[in-house]
Amino acid sequence: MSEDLLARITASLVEGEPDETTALTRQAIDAGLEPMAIVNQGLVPGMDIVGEKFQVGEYFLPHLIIAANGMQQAMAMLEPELKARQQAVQATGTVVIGSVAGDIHEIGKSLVATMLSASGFQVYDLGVDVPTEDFITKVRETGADLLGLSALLTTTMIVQRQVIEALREAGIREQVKVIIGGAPVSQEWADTIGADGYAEDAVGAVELARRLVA
Ligand code: B1M
Repeated sequence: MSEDLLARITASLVEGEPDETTALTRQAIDAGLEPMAIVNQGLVPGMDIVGEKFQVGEYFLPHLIIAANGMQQAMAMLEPELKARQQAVQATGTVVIGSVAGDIHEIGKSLVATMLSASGFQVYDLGVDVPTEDFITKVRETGADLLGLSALLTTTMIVQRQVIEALREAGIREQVKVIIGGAPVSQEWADTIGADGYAEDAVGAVELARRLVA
Protein backbone atom coordinates (compact mmCIF):
# COMPACT_ATOMS: atom_id res chain seq x y z
CA MET A 1 0.00 0.00 0.00
CA SER A 2 2.68 2.50 1.02
CA GLU A 3 4.96 1.28 -1.80
CA ASP A 4 2.10 1.80 -4.23
CA LEU A 5 1.56 5.35 -2.95
CA LEU A 6 5.27 6.16 -3.22
CA ALA A 7 5.40 4.71 -6.74
CA ARG A 8 2.42 6.87 -7.71
CA ILE A 9 4.19 9.96 -6.33
CA THR A 10 7.22 9.08 -8.48
CA ALA A 11 5.03 8.54 -11.54
CA SER A 12 3.16 11.83 -11.04
CA LEU A 13 6.45 13.74 -11.21
CA VAL A 14 7.61 11.84 -14.27
CA GLU A 15 4.26 12.41 -15.99
CA GLY A 16 4.31 16.14 -15.16
CA GLU A 17 1.22 16.21 -12.93
CA PRO A 18 2.14 18.56 -10.06
CA ASP A 19 -1.42 18.67 -8.64
CA GLU A 20 -1.38 14.90 -8.49
CA THR A 21 2.03 15.03 -6.77
CA THR A 22 0.72 17.31 -4.02
CA ALA A 23 -2.53 15.36 -3.59
CA LEU A 24 -0.62 12.06 -3.28
CA THR A 25 1.92 13.62 -0.92
CA ARG A 26 -0.93 14.81 1.32
CA GLN A 27 -2.39 11.29 1.18
CA ALA A 28 0.98 9.79 2.16
CA ILE A 29 1.38 12.21 5.09
CA ASP A 30 -2.15 11.45 6.29
CA ALA A 31 -1.46 7.72 5.96
CA GLY A 32 1.43 8.18 8.42
CA LEU A 33 4.33 7.55 6.06
CA GLU A 34 7.67 8.89 7.25
CA PRO A 35 8.26 12.27 5.59
CA MET A 36 11.86 11.37 4.75
CA ALA A 37 10.64 8.17 3.04
CA ILE A 38 8.22 10.26 0.97
CA VAL A 39 11.17 12.43 -0.10
CA ASN A 40 13.72 9.68 -0.72
CA GLN A 41 11.49 6.90 -2.05
CA GLY A 42 8.75 8.94 -3.75
CA LEU A 43 9.95 12.34 -4.89
CA VAL A 44 13.70 11.98 -5.48
CA PRO A 45 13.36 8.88 -7.74
CA GLY A 46 10.86 10.89 -9.82
CA MET A 47 13.31 13.75 -10.23
CA ASP A 48 16.06 11.27 -11.12
CA ILE A 49 13.95 9.73 -13.89
CA VAL A 50 13.04 13.19 -15.22
CA GLY A 51 16.76 14.08 -15.20
CA GLU A 52 17.66 10.87 -17.07
CA LYS A 53 14.98 11.50 -19.70
CA PHE A 54 16.29 15.07 -20.11
CA GLN A 55 19.82 13.76 -20.54
CA VAL A 56 18.86 11.42 -23.39
CA GLY A 57 16.79 14.10 -25.15
CA GLU A 58 13.40 12.55 -24.41
CA TYR A 59 12.40 15.43 -22.10
CA PHE A 60 13.11 19.17 -22.43
CA LEU A 61 13.49 22.13 -20.06
CA PRO A 62 9.72 22.60 -19.51
CA HIS A 63 9.54 19.02 -18.22
CA LEU A 64 12.27 19.80 -15.67
CA ILE A 65 10.46 22.99 -14.61
CA ILE A 66 7.08 21.26 -14.19
CA ALA A 67 8.64 18.42 -12.20
CA ALA A 68 10.54 20.90 -10.02
CA ASN A 69 7.29 22.79 -9.33
CA GLY A 70 5.62 19.55 -8.28
CA MET A 71 8.47 18.65 -5.97
CA GLN A 72 8.64 22.15 -4.47
CA GLN A 73 4.91 22.15 -3.70
CA ALA A 74 5.25 18.74 -2.10
CA MET A 75 8.30 19.93 -0.11
CA ALA A 76 6.30 22.91 1.20
CA MET A 77 3.84 20.40 2.68
CA LEU A 78 6.58 18.14 4.01
CA GLU A 79 8.72 20.84 5.61
CA PRO A 80 6.59 21.25 8.77
CA GLU A 81 6.37 17.45 9.05
CA LEU A 82 10.15 17.09 8.77
CA LYS A 83 10.67 19.77 11.40
CA ALA A 84 8.07 18.25 13.73
CA ARG A 85 9.90 14.89 13.72
CA GLN A 86 13.16 16.25 15.09
CA GLN A 87 13.12 16.19 18.87
CA ALA A 88 15.17 17.86 21.54
CA VAL A 89 16.18 20.60 19.20
CA GLN A 90 18.97 22.59 20.81
CA ALA A 91 21.09 25.32 19.32
CA THR A 92 23.83 23.26 17.68
CA GLY A 93 25.64 25.80 15.56
CA THR A 94 25.23 28.36 12.82
CA VAL A 95 25.22 27.54 9.13
CA VAL A 96 25.33 29.77 6.08
CA ILE A 97 24.16 27.87 3.00
CA GLY A 98 23.39 28.49 -0.66
CA SER A 99 23.75 27.29 -4.23
CA VAL A 100 26.91 28.78 -5.69
CA ALA A 101 27.08 31.49 -8.36
CA GLY A 102 25.73 30.35 -11.71
CA ASP A 103 23.64 27.56 -10.19
CA ILE A 104 19.87 27.98 -9.80
CA HIS A 105 19.10 24.44 -8.60
CA GLU A 106 17.25 24.97 -5.37
CA ILE A 107 15.44 21.86 -4.20
CA GLY A 108 18.32 19.80 -2.76
CA LYS A 109 19.95 22.83 -1.14
CA SER A 110 16.62 23.79 0.48
CA LEU A 111 16.11 20.25 1.73
CA VAL A 112 19.55 20.29 3.34
CA ALA A 113 18.75 23.70 4.88
CA THR A 114 15.42 22.42 6.23
CA MET A 115 17.01 19.32 7.78
CA LEU A 116 19.81 21.36 9.37
CA SER A 117 17.30 23.83 10.77
CA ALA A 118 15.13 20.96 12.04
CA SER A 119 18.21 19.55 13.77
CA GLY A 120 18.81 22.70 15.77
CA PHE A 121 21.19 24.64 13.56
CA GLN A 122 20.55 28.30 13.00
CA VAL A 123 20.45 28.46 9.23
CA TYR A 124 21.01 31.45 6.96
CA ASP A 125 19.85 30.30 3.54
CA LEU A 126 21.16 32.74 0.94
CA GLY A 127 19.20 31.08 -1.88
CA VAL A 128 20.53 30.24 -5.32
CA ASP A 129 23.10 31.77 -7.69
CA VAL A 130 24.78 33.32 -4.66
CA PRO A 131 27.74 35.60 -5.47
CA THR A 132 30.91 34.44 -3.76
CA GLU A 133 31.27 37.79 -1.90
CA ASP A 134 27.82 37.27 -0.33
CA PHE A 135 28.98 34.01 1.26
CA ILE A 136 32.05 35.77 2.66
CA THR A 137 30.02 38.71 3.98
CA LYS A 138 27.43 36.48 5.66
CA VAL A 139 30.02 34.20 7.26
CA ARG A 140 31.76 37.29 8.69
CA GLU A 141 28.51 38.88 9.85
CA THR A 142 27.14 35.75 11.57
CA GLY A 143 30.39 34.18 12.76
CA ALA A 144 29.02 30.96 11.23
CA ASP A 145 30.49 27.61 12.28
CA LEU A 146 29.68 26.07 8.92
CA LEU A 147 29.39 27.14 5.32
CA GLY A 148 27.36 24.86 3.01
CA LEU A 149 27.90 25.10 -0.74
CA SER A 150 25.56 23.32 -3.12
CA ALA A 151 26.36 22.76 -6.82
CA LEU A 152 24.37 20.62 -9.25
CA LEU A 153 26.34 21.30 -12.41
CA THR A 154 29.82 20.21 -13.46
CA THR A 155 30.26 23.82 -14.60
CA THR A 156 29.44 25.27 -11.15
CA MET A 157 31.21 22.79 -8.87
CA ILE A 158 34.43 24.70 -9.60
CA VAL A 159 32.83 27.72 -7.91
CA GLN A 160 32.95 25.75 -4.64
CA ARG A 161 36.73 25.88 -4.94
CA GLN A 162 36.59 29.62 -5.68
CA VAL A 163 34.56 30.26 -2.51
CA ILE A 164 37.12 28.35 -0.42
CA GLU A 165 39.90 30.42 -2.00
CA ALA A 166 37.94 33.61 -1.29
CA LEU A 167 37.58 32.59 2.37
CA ARG A 168 41.34 32.12 2.50
CA GLU A 169 41.98 35.51 0.88
CA ALA A 170 39.58 37.14 3.34
CA GLY A 171 41.58 35.56 6.18
CA ILE A 172 38.62 33.63 7.60
CA ARG A 173 39.18 30.12 6.20
CA GLU A 174 40.20 28.75 9.62
CA GLN A 175 37.09 30.16 11.32
CA VAL A 176 34.52 28.19 9.37
CA LYS A 177 34.13 24.57 8.26
CA VAL A 178 33.08 24.19 4.64
CA ILE A 179 30.76 21.41 3.60
CA ILE A 180 29.87 20.72 0.00
CA GLY A 181 27.24 18.68 -1.83
CA GLY A 182 25.25 18.25 -5.02
CA ALA A 183 24.88 15.53 -7.64
CA PRO A 184 28.27 15.86 -9.42
CA VAL A 185 30.20 16.41 -6.19
CA SER A 186 32.13 13.69 -4.35
CA GLN A 187 34.42 13.13 -1.38
CA GLU A 188 37.30 13.12 -3.84
CA TRP A 189 36.33 16.61 -5.04
CA ALA A 190 36.03 17.79 -1.43
CA ASP A 191 39.57 16.54 -0.79
CA THR A 192 40.85 18.17 -3.98
CA ILE A 193 39.49 21.62 -3.14
CA GLY A 194 40.23 21.45 0.58
CA ALA A 195 36.63 21.37 1.83
CA ASP A 196 36.08 20.02 5.35
CA GLY A 197 33.45 17.54 4.29
CA TYR A 198 31.10 16.18 1.65
CA ALA A 199 27.63 14.76 2.13
CA GLU A 200 25.66 12.77 -0.41
CA ASP A 201 22.22 13.72 0.89
CA ALA A 202 20.38 15.82 3.46
CA VAL A 203 20.57 13.25 6.24
CA GLY A 204 24.30 12.83 5.62
CA ALA A 205 24.70 16.62 5.68
CA VAL A 206 23.16 16.80 9.17
CA GLU A 207 25.42 14.00 10.45
CA LEU A 208 28.47 15.70 8.94
CA ALA A 209 27.51 19.11 10.31
CA ARG A 210 27.02 17.68 13.81
CA ARG A 211 30.39 15.91 13.62
CA LEU A 212 32.19 19.04 12.45
CA VAL A 213 30.84 21.32 15.18
CA ALA A 214 31.24 18.74 17.94
CO1 B1M B 1 18.87 20.92 -14.09
N1 B1M B 1 20.35 19.69 -14.45
N2 B1M B 1 19.59 22.19 -15.39
N3 B1M B 1 17.28 21.97 -13.71
N4 B1M B 1 18.21 19.41 -13.16
C1 B1M B 1 20.44 18.48 -13.62
C2 B1M B 1 21.29 18.74 -12.38
C3 B1M B 1 21.09 17.44 -14.63
C4 B1M B 1 21.90 16.34 -13.93
C5 B1M B 1 20.00 16.85 -15.56
C6 B1M B 1 20.57 15.86 -16.54
O1 B1M B 1 21.06 16.25 -17.58
N5 B1M B 1 20.52 14.58 -16.23
C7 B1M B 1 21.97 18.39 -15.52
C8 B1M B 1 23.40 18.64 -15.02
C9 B1M B 1 24.47 17.98 -15.84
C10 B1M B 1 25.81 18.24 -15.27
O2 B1M B 1 26.30 19.32 -15.25
N6 B1M B 1 26.43 17.16 -14.76
C11 B1M B 1 21.15 19.66 -15.50
C12 B1M B 1 21.25 20.70 -16.47
C13 B1M B 1 22.15 20.41 -17.64
C14 B1M B 1 20.55 21.92 -16.37
C15 B1M B 1 20.62 23.12 -17.32
C16 B1M B 1 22.02 23.49 -17.81
C17 B1M B 1 19.65 22.83 -18.49
C18 B1M B 1 19.65 23.86 -19.58
O3 B1M B 1 19.35 25.01 -19.37
N7 B1M B 1 20.01 23.40 -20.74
C19 B1M B 1 20.01 24.26 -16.45
C20 B1M B 1 21.08 24.98 -15.62
C21 B1M B 1 20.50 26.10 -14.79
C22 B1M B 1 21.52 26.70 -13.82
O4 B1M B 1 21.59 26.28 -12.67
N8 B1M B 1 22.29 27.65 -14.29
C23 B1M B 1 19.10 23.46 -15.54
C24 B1M B 1 17.92 23.96 -15.00
C25 B1M B 1 17.06 23.22 -14.19
C26 B1M B 1 15.70 23.75 -13.72
C27 B1M B 1 15.73 25.24 -13.36
C28 B1M B 1 14.71 23.56 -14.87
C29 B1M B 1 15.33 22.76 -12.58
C30 B1M B 1 15.67 23.28 -11.15
C31 B1M B 1 14.47 24.01 -10.52
C32 B1M B 1 14.68 24.34 -9.07
O5 B1M B 1 15.53 23.84 -8.37
N9 B1M B 1 13.83 25.23 -8.60
C33 B1M B 1 16.26 21.59 -12.88
C34 B1M B 1 16.09 20.28 -12.33
C35 B1M B 1 14.80 20.06 -11.58
C36 B1M B 1 17.06 19.24 -12.49
C37 B1M B 1 16.98 17.77 -12.02
C38 B1M B 1 16.03 17.04 -12.97
C39 B1M B 1 16.54 17.52 -10.58
C40 B1M B 1 17.32 18.28 -9.51
C41 B1M B 1 16.63 18.08 -8.17
O6 B1M B 1 15.92 18.97 -7.70
N10 B1M B 1 16.78 16.87 -7.57
C42 B1M B 1 18.50 17.32 -12.18
C43 B1M B 1 18.68 15.84 -12.46
C44 B1M B 1 18.95 15.08 -11.18
O7 B1M B 1 19.54 15.59 -10.24
N11 B1M B 1 18.56 13.84 -11.15
C45 B1M B 1 19.03 18.34 -13.10
C46 B1M B 1 16.13 16.52 -6.31
C47 B1M B 1 16.98 16.99 -5.12
C48 B1M B 1 16.35 16.55 -3.80
O8 B1M B 1 18.24 16.36 -5.24
O9 B1M B 1 19.39 18.51 -5.88
O10 B1M B 1 20.62 16.29 -6.02
P1 B1M B 1 19.63 17.14 -5.35
O11 B1M B 1 20.07 17.35 -3.83
C49 B1M B 1 20.41 16.25 -3.00
C50 B1M B 1 21.92 15.91 -3.02
O12 B1M B 1 22.58 16.29 -4.20
C51 B1M B 1 22.45 16.55 -1.79
O13 B1M B 1 21.37 16.47 -0.88
C52 B1M B 1 20.16 16.74 -1.58
C53 B1M B 1 19.03 16.06 -0.88
O14 B1M B 1 19.21 14.68 -0.72
N12 B1M B 1 22.89 17.95 -1.79
C54 B1M B 1 23.71 18.40 -0.81
C55 B1M B 1 22.56 18.99 -2.58
N13 B1M B 1 23.14 20.10 -2.14
C56 B1M B 1 23.86 19.77 -1.05
C57 B1M B 1 24.65 20.54 -0.20
C58 B1M B 1 25.28 19.90 0.88
C59 B1M B 1 25.13 18.55 1.10
C60 B1M B 1 24.34 17.77 0.28
O15 B1M B 1 26.06 20.56 1.74
C61 B1M B 1 26.13 21.94 1.69
